[in-house]
Amino acid sequence: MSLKDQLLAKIDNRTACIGVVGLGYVGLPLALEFARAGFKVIGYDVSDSVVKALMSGKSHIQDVPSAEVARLVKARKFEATADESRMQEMDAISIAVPTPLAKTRDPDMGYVIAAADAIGRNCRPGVVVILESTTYPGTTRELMQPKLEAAGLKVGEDVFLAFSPERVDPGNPVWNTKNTPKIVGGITPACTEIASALYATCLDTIVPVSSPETAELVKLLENTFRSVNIGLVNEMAIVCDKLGVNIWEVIDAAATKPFGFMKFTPGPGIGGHCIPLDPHYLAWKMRTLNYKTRFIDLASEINSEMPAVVVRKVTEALNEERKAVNGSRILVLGVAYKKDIDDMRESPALDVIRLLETQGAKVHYHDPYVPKFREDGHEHVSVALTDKEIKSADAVVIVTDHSSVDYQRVVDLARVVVDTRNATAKLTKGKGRIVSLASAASYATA
Ligand code: SAJ
Repeated sequence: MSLKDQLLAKIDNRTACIGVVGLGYVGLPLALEFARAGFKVIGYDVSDSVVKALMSGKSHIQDVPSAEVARLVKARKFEATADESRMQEMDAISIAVPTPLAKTRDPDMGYVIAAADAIGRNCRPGVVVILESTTYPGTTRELMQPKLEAAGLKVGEDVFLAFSPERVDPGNPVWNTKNTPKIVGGITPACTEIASALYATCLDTIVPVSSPETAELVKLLENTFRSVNIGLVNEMAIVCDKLGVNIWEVIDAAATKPFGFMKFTPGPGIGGHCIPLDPHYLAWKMRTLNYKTRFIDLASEINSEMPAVVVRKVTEALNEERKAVNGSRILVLGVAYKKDIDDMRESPALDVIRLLETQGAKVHYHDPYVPKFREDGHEHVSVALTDKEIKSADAVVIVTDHSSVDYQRVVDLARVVVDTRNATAKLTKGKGRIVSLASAASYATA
């Protein structure tokens, strides 16, 4: 029986040992899906503290209950390790490690290279390796394949290699690892077949594509699509500001079109670990081919400009009160990168706060999901949203519109509210003024 058929048989009868490298918001849910499908799963992570916590039945990932980790550890279906030699037991290895951008906006492939090297040191014939980390097109073929073949393993015959983009949206109550369609693109048809068979054991829908480059580009198209469309509505907000039209009313009315339109909303900029970063992987790759990806760069330029647009609105609002930003007391409401989560990564609130403080404002923040954070070497602590805190602010700026905040109370008590998320649209007029991201008075959405 060929190595391919042996591996397919082990996948089919669940005797394959599944490895997941990187136990974060992508790797841990995936590892547990395989364990629930009946496989023995070994999760590898370089962090001893992550490994220790998981082995004691504690989850560090918001969408993964600790009870589930404890159950699968106890059932000996899942174990976590920081010992790379355990990779020698694995018949399948999914890699879900970070792919951040360096300060120069160039890809930082350090984690992927470290994982690939560890696998190269411990891999044996008959194994399938799947890269899930978002990366530039060509990574699987140009970086991963040589690492495996340097170990004397022929991809497509001795080992099998594919790319399958992660599509995890942390906190999403509807879409999760199991029910989100899974794209799979292998170096060879056998690679695609094996990787597809593996994921089909635990995920609802598998979408095979013809190459890893196709799969790599699917992910980049998905997230570049968002970045560009967010950039478009952010520019439309600037346009509406200059025309004195309410951008939110324009978008809500456009969204009544039952076809050919998809609603995006303007805001203070874009945050998170995906949308601000992923498109730059494609831009970087195209630069190496002497092509400038204009949409990606333009969207990034406009989205990155939004914190300054917000600070300009604050400056104008204070100016109306004959106040300078310098010396004013500003209360920022919501600092997480989007509503109802606690993640601060790349949050535009950090830029808004930094710009205001640079102009001499005394900035406090309140965020029910973020009790404190460190930035620029010092610690910021969330203040209680007391009447006094709201009243004493020269301006309150809604940067992230968490659902749990009582915006009517804010509007009732604040002197000035700068609303960058249309969180005040349905409220009755309060004591102070409301300044929308696009100058016209806010309008009550239907
Ligand atoms: N944002 C806007 N206007 C919008 C949408 C988003 O300003 O219309 C801002 C958000 O406030 C945030 C940033 O953009 O700061 C990113 O928001 P996001 O909704 O794209 O959320 P993310 O970063 O959590 O993106 C993830 C992505 N999932 C994966 O990469 C697997 C993305 O593909 C999902 O479409 C997105 O979640 C989602 O739909 O929630």
